[in-house]
Amino acid sequence: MTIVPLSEIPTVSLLYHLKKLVPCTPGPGVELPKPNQSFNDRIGLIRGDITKLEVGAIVNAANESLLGGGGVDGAIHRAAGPQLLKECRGLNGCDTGSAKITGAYSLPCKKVIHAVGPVYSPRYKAECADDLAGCYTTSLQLAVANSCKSIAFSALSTGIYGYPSHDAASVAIKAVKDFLEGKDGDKLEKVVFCTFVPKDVDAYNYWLPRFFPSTEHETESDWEEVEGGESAENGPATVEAGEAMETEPAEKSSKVELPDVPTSEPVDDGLSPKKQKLNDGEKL
Ligand code: AR6
Repeated sequence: MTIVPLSEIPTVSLLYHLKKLVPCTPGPGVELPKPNQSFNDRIGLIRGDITKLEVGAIVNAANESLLGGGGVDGAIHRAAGPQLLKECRGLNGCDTGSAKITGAYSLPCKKVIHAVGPVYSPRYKAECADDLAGCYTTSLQLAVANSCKSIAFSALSTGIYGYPSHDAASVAIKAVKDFLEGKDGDKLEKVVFCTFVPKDVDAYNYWLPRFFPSTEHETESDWEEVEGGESAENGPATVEAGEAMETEPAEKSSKVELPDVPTSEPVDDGLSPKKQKLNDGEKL
């Protein structure tokens, strides 16, 4: 995967338009918030290696020591180079539920925000959700305080720390939406969710349409036609978000036959999404 410029990270608006993200249909028991075009134009979704994203800040899933580890933390430290660890040593660690910011060194982004998500425990579900939301909110505040106009989140806590992907995605998306609705919300031009493994791809495909509904007017029958057709297959390579189409958590899924999960990493074939609200260059 080569470096992905900010402008090539697909937005939720674009994904709806390309039919890569399936809108949620309101019905009995399913109430949707009011669609908001500005939010849909500023929320990004991409599957791939977060170390390749040319954004203002990327958010690392760190631990309280802030001295590196496995998973995305290891990948970020490897790609940034040893200077990152040197700076982290001076930070004196970080509490769970919070985050600290550093330079990005050899990474294509400008800053790295190191967030410490909770180690998931089903016994302490509410506390875990508070801590996870705290990571997202603090990271967004740090991005704004450091003049970053864009930020990309890894799926904090959903790897080694064991947070169930669907629960984590809904907490993450709600925290981001709350921030966008707050006083500093308009200071961020793009907030990206960067997924890596199929379970998180599925979780974001499920929850994003429930927090950020489509402003386009489609009907269920449009979807039935498109699902078997070509347009669902031929999007840009970076538009991996909708590859699984509509999926639901296992316990909620009754009617939908789930598609095969993707088995390969995303590849860059040089195609770019056609319709974007661009945030480029110095605006990172
Ligand atoms: N780009 C984007 N996402 C990635 C990448 C990548 N290169 N690599 C993994 N992921 P994890 P945690 C996804 O385990 O659960 C470390 O040792 C991965 O698929 O990295 O918060 C720290 O030092 C998953 O969806 O973080 C801590 O000790 C997500 O990143 C501990 O792990 C987070 O998985 C933190 O555990």
